[in-house]
Amino acid sequence: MEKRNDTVCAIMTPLLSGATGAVRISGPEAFTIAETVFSVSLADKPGHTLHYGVVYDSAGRALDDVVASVYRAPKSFTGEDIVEFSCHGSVYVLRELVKALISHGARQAQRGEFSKRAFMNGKIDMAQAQGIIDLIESESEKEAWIAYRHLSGSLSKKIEEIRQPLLEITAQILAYIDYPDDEIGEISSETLQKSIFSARDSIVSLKRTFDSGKLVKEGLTVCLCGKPNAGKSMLLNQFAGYDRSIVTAIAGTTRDAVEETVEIGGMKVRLWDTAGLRETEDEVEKIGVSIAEEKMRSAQLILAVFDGSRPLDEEDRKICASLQEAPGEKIALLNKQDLISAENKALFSDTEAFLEKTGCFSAVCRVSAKKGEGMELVRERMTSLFGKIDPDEEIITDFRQYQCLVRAEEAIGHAVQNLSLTPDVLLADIEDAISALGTVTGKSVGEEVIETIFSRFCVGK
Ligand SMILES: Nc1nc2c(ncn2[C@@H]2O[C@H](COP(=O)(O)OP(=O)(O)OP(=O)(O)O)[C@@H](O)[C@H]2O)c(=O)[nH]1
Ligand SMILES: [Mg+2]
Repeated sequence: MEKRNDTVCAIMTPLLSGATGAVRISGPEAFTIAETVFSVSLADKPGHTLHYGVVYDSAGRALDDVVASVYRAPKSFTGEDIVEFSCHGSVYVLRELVKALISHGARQAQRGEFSKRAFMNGKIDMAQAQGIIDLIESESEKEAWIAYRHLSGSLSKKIEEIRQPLLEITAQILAYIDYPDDEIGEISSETLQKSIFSARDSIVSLKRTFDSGKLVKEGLTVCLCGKPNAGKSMLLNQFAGYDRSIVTAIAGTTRDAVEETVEIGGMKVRLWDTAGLRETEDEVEKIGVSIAEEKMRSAQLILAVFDGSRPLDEEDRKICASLQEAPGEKIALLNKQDLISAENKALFSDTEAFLEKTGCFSAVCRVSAKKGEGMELVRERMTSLFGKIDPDEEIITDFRQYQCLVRAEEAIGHAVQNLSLTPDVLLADIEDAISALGTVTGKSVGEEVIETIFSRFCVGK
């Protein structure tokens, strides 16, 4: 069972062979326990120093040559004494070292326990802790940057900028209520109005950033759809940079939906290659087509692929009509441009005009999946549709933070409605807003919420 003040240890790095791997021990007995498995005495070593030596397993046999990093409380990640052993990256060595530390009195750390200790000891707040997990899980430039800003405290600062003026007016109202005869004076209704409106605007605009934050975190969902043989799978492979999907000249090759995550314009993009859309009696293909239709309905962006080396036919036109019902943005890709000779080009001059006239597509791009031509333009179009997220702006990416802001908005909304009443009536609403804002940074959250958040972390973080 977890005790606040015991000493915990865990492997910090992935359980894979690699050049190095690390084990961390944190708590009041960190140095004493670490010394029992290490050839160098640590008791007299200052914080932020490195020591080369040998670590031993629980039977006292030499296990590995390592470098131990020493951090002294409170100047460490957890705020406690910490020793980190950088070993050779053998899963066996790392496990044996943890076993040895446990045999000398340390406890196996639970998921996120080091970060939870950092939070409990006031080294980081909740928004920063969520930034850490988001950074660990990040898969794109924008995701990593936003997470890094959260972990370095920029979201917490923004929340404080909204909270502080509300705290000040609360103090002023309370002082006036408690000491009406003193010189404090009642807060003017203009000051009160200005502060409340300004807090509401800031809360609403921060809350609105959740749409962008969610997109950055979850990734843009993109469906490649079109007739069989149009070149959807080859296009997926171009985006992926390797042969992810099977490509053949046989119409109806792709049956199931094939997913690949790529990065475009700094954004995570989840691409779906789907079965070619056509009427079919084949049981398996029928299921594939209905999965494709389902993906088309749920995607945020559809890349509609046409064989651009032939004039569009009736089936292509039907697909265009059915696309009108799909809610996502659409871009048309006229594929197989490499097959069009200079003399032939004129034959297809009306294709682009037809697609543009449907009003369905925000762009029509000529590409060759085979040669990789035109792909950059498609990436640019996708970025201009979805990638206009300024990661230097404060953006929330987490549903819990969003819910805190919804509660803060509700409370401040009540205060706006009650503005005509006396300031003391507004107090409860303002205090609710302050408390809801505080839950973003963990100023007023219960043990259960803390447990839930830190259980998302990996062991060793
Ligand atoms: N010349 C040329 N051939 C292409 C191009 N793109 C695809 N192809 C060829 O077209 C055929 C079909 O390609 P796929 O990518 O399998 O087509 P698909 O749309 O996934 O087809 P289904 O899975 O059957 O729906 C293959 O023979 C590819 O080599 C292209 O840009 N140029
Ligand atoms: Mg295919």
